Order: sequence, then C-alpha cells, then structure tokens
Amino acid sequence: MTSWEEFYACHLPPSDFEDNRQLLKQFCENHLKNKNQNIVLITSGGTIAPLEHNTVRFVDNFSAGNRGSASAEFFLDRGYAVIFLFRTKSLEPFTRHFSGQQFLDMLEINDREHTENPSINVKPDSVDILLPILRKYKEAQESNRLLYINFTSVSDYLWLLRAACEALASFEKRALLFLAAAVSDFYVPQDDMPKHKIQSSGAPKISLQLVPKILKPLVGNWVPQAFVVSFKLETDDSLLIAKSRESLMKYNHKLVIANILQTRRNRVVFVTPTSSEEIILTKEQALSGLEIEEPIVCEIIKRHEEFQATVAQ
Ligand code: 9Z3
Repeated sequence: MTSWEEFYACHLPPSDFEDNRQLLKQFCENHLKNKNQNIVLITSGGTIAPLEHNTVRFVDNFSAGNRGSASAEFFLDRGYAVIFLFRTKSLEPFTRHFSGQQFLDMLEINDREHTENPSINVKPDSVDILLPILRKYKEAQESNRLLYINFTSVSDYLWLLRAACEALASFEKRALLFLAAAVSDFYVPQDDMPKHKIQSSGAPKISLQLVPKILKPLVGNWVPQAFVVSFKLETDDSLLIAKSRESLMKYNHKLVIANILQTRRNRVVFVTPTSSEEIILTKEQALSGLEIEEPIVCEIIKRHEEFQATVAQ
C-alpha cells in the first residue's frame, strides 16, 4: 500500500461523508449534461490536525479563506460551476464582504408606530453596497452553480477532496482544480491519539507524522485530464520559486501559484516548469477596491482555455 492508501485505510471518513458524496455527485451530474460547462473545485481555508479524539486541542494551518472565497465569486462571474470545499467558519463567497456586525449595521428596524408587524429595511445608503452582491449570490443560487462543502480536520479534507475528484473526473479537461486550502503537512495518526483531553500534569510528548502528499494520486489517478493549479505558501522568499518548481516536477501538474504569507494580498507568482510571471497589485489598485484574485482568476481561465484547446487537437 502507498502512504496515501494507508491513510484512507486507517482514517474513517467524516460522519456526514455519504451525504456530501451524494451532493457532489448530483451537482456534477447536473452540470455534465451541458457540454460547454466548465467547473472548478476550489479548496479554501486551513485544515486542523487534532491532538485528541475528543478534540480540545489541535494544530491549525493559517488561512482566512479570503483567496478561495474571493476567487469563487470571480469564477462564477465567468460562468464556471463552483464546488467550494472550505474550512467550517472560514470566509465564504458573498458573505465575506460583511463581517457580522457590519451586516447588522446595514439594517434598520421599521417600527415607528410600534405596530404589531415591524419590518426590517436595508438603510438607503447601504443598498448600493448590498445589491450587487445579493444579485450575484441569487444568480449563483438560481443557476445552481455553487455547491458548498465544508471540512475541519485534515482527514475530513482528504476524504472530501477524493470524493470531489471522483465526481469531477468525467469533466475531463473542462475541470479545473484551484487548491488554495492550507493543508496540514503534519498530523497525529488516529491510532496514536489519546481518546480524552491531554492532562496538564506533565509536559506532553507529541509526535507528529507526515501527511501523505495527495497531489500525487490526485494528478496521476483521480483527475488525470483536469487542469490542476496548486498554491505554494512560504515565509522565506528565497525558497519560493525553487519549492514551487520542485512541486511541479514531483506531481506533474500545470501550474503553481507561489505566495509569501505577508505579501499574499498584493503579489503572487505563476510558476510553470519553464516560466515564472508575477501578478502585482499596486497600492492605487488596492485602494480602488480591486482584489488580486480578479487578475489571478482571469489569468488562470486564459490558461485553462489554452489547455483545453491544445489537448483537444
Ligand atoms: C495559499 O498559499 C493561499 O494563497 C493562502 C491564502 C492560504 C496563503 P487566505 O486564505 O490565504 O486568503 O488568508 N494556499 C496554499 C497553502 C499550502 O499549504 N500549500 C502547500 C504548501 O505550500 C501545498 S498544497 O506546501
């Protein structure tokens, strides 16, 4: 058995796995009928590696979910069907524009006469902000082009990722994978994990193992015809391009988008085996409200289209 096969053999699927597998299957079957429909799987947010079965403590991976949720909106704008595989409570498309309090501040209660039927209105000066987002959200819902599936642990994520790939495989080159989730590299295997909360009577010895590299079977076996884009996160700029190339060599996918933690909102590098191209957001662009995900998605779609055209020959 390979290390990834062993991982699935030793880790049970999440309790709602079968329901999610059916949702993925249904969603893909619906869109597969339309021969011109492109589809993207976006992974977003960080996975956790629990330290206890009844989890009180866990090791988390950094990601707010901004990259994935903003990109989902831009892919929807461009006509893609979107599977949004995200960490529970991380940012989601559309609602990401309003943190809870901001949203409530856009509303007012209409009970001037203290009637029995008070209503709620959107404040007139908030309509311009809310309306375009609400329109796009409704459009995505009505056209059934957005499916939300959520995970918390790295094991849940790996089960759902494989199920999503199985559902997507028939799209062949029409499928795009946008793997922006920050996935744990280390974890405590289920068999080595204590059942209950680790007691603080002495310093615990925690031994982490390597999570199997899932890009290998994903690119090689699960969706061999799809256009796979992974993200590489580093904190040391001198490693960024070399690490991205190493990943391309190992897994043989199409593109790595490299970014540094501190500058991820205004600089990314598109790395292929033979090229590296930067996308940079200027201060002025950022101030005008442009998000870097818009040019990122635009460039990926261009490359996806080129890829579809070449393999079709
Ligand atoms: C990324 O590099 C994403 O761009 C960010 C986005 C997580 C930085 P936010 O969600 O941040 O907008 O706050 N994702 C990939 C991270 C990762 O763990 N990649 C693995 C690696 O670098 C390869 S799959 O080794």
